[in-house]
Amino acid sequence: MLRAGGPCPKHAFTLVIRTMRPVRRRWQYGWMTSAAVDTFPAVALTIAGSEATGGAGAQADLKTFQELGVFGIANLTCIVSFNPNDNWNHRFVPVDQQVIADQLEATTAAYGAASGAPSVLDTVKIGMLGSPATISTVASALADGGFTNVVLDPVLICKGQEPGHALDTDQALKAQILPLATFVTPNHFEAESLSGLEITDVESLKAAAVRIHELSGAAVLAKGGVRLAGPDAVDVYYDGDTLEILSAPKVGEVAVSGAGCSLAAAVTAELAKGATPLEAARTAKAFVTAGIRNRVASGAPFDALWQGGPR
Ligand code: PXL
Repeated sequence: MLRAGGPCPKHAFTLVIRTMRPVRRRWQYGWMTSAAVDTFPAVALTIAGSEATGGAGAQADLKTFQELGVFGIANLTCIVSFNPNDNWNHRFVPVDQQVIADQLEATTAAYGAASGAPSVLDTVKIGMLGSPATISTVASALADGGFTNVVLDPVLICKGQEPGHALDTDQALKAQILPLATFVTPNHFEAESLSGLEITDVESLKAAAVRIHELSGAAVLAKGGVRLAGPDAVDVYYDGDTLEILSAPKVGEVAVSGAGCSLAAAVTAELAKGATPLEAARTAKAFVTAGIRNRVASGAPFDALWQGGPR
């Protein structure tokens, strides 16, 4: 794989050119050798919930993958439908465990290390899992899956979920998925929950990022976002060696739907293309900032990030 370009002045995107090679392709009626030279995009999987209005969840992940030039695959864990008659709380329906396992089996057979696919799937993003049972199913698949990059967006609380159930889910996520992660993207609330520290300013956000790295061994991108006072949305990156503050002027003071999902998905896409974790974090921050600037309004009381924002 050849890497070309560097941060482009407008979007700080990295362009990846894959080494081109002729391949044999299996068409509907048998094998044929392609005379032309084919190229293949990097592939990435999101294991996440569907959010029906398209702002968050697997929909946001797939749009982000596509914008960043990665072939996206989604395996659904649950279906979330906001309830406009109940303060837009989440209505949450889990996908049957066997159906989750079937999706993972199909994806691995098509793109996993033993599949023979020209672009091997070695990068996965974990979004909303939603139940201890789903966490066990996904943890087994991750343990067997040979993934190099496991990006965890540790979605802990689902608005409208029953609190006792949410607590079980949070504990299972910390025990079974966090140790498998290579990159974690907690928001303010999740960073407090994972680190056990109160986060009131950039210094305490740094301390939380360091603590979460110590607990998980993963690179951490802890998001202050609009939760910390000041003119800038500040995130902290820490990987055990490098601590970097990523900062951009705030666009309003209200969180935008899909910002967390899109940030983690952008990290995932960049890692799938071969970026380092720090490069991936920088590109993801620029991608989300542009997406928030160009956010999409609707009849819901919150806007959604526009993945086409950087264009
Ligand atoms: O943004 C967190 C999130 C992730 N995944 C799904 C969601 C949400 C928030 O609404 O619905 C499926």
